[in-house]
Amino acid sequence: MIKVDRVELYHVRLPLVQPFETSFGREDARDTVIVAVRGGGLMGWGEAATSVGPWYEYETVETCWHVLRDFLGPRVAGQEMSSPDDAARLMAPVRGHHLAKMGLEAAVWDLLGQAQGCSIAQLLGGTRERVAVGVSIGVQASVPALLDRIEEYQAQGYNRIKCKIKPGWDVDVVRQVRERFPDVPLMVDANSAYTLADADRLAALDEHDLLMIEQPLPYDDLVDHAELQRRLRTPICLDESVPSLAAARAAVALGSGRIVNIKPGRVGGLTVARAIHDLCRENGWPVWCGGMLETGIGRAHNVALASLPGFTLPGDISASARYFHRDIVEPEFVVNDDSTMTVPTGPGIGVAVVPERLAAATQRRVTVV
Ligand code: OSB
Ligand code: MG
Repeated sequence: MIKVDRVELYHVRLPLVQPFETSFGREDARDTVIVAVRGGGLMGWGEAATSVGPWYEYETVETCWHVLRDFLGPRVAGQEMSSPDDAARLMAPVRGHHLAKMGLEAAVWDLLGQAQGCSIAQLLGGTRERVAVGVSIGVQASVPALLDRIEEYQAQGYNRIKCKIKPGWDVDVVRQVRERFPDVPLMVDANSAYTLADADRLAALDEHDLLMIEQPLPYDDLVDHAELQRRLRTPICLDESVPSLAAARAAVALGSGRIVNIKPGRVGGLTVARAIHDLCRENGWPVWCGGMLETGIGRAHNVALASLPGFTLPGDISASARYFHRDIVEPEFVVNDDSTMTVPTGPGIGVAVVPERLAAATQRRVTVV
């Protein structure tokens, strides 16, 4: 049992080493909301891995700030916690706002882990010491630039490669990547850039032996994804279309794909993320852990989640240096030569937030009592 004395929010901005471009836009820096909870003389950390604009989903830095400061923070501050489920239960009356909820729930996981001397992976029931990882590569200025980038990442240890696609940057690009790298475990992510009318174009990807096509169709659609899956040999992986356990259940029932990318932020916390993992496992759907260009704080939670047994495919979990000049945690996350990342074993998130680095990146700060 530990009482949360107060909740603190930090709006943090970290420039990206390279701009990240998807079908919905381009980012040169990461703006995210870091959540700290103090209690029992300890401090727990979480991240609401949001963005400036509502393009990946509807939340933004401003909505996360508002909802955490005015609704979620006050529900948790002053409360006794015996398990992270307590935080999830206290926040449940707030509808949606999953990234914001993840930020606070994750901070409580860290706090309780530290208090109990357990890593988050241990608290979750993780079974792996290392998790398989890959790299997600944004839309590039040209195909030669993409091929060079893939080569650079391979040299850094990444095995599985994910390329963002959009209309005009798809079949022809994938064909050229395949020609140059015939054996690379390759997948694509469309971030909802297509409709069912593009089914033939997407079916042209079948011959390139992709691991999966991630989120080809609109973010709220499961019926069309099921229809598209019937027309494709390549497995569809759902990202945006699975914001909850109920949506995961519907996706399995409808056959809207064969794989789920589980991001704890998108689904509203590690507790729900684990429940979706369990559901998928019972139904024979492999899962993997997605990413939102998190700082080391969010990354630590993702790596812990990916240590659960159903995470059988490589995650979008890359080294700190793939994103930032300097991460805000120590030690920074690194990728091993065999395209894995080592799961931290220390209490809580298992890495230390460096106060000066956090301060240097902080745009504003507020305390919720
Ligand atoms: O769709 O998976 C996505 C990043 C931001 C928002 C959405 C997505 C992504 C990524 C990057 O693909 C994954 C990562 O390396 O963190
Ligand atoms: Mg995605």
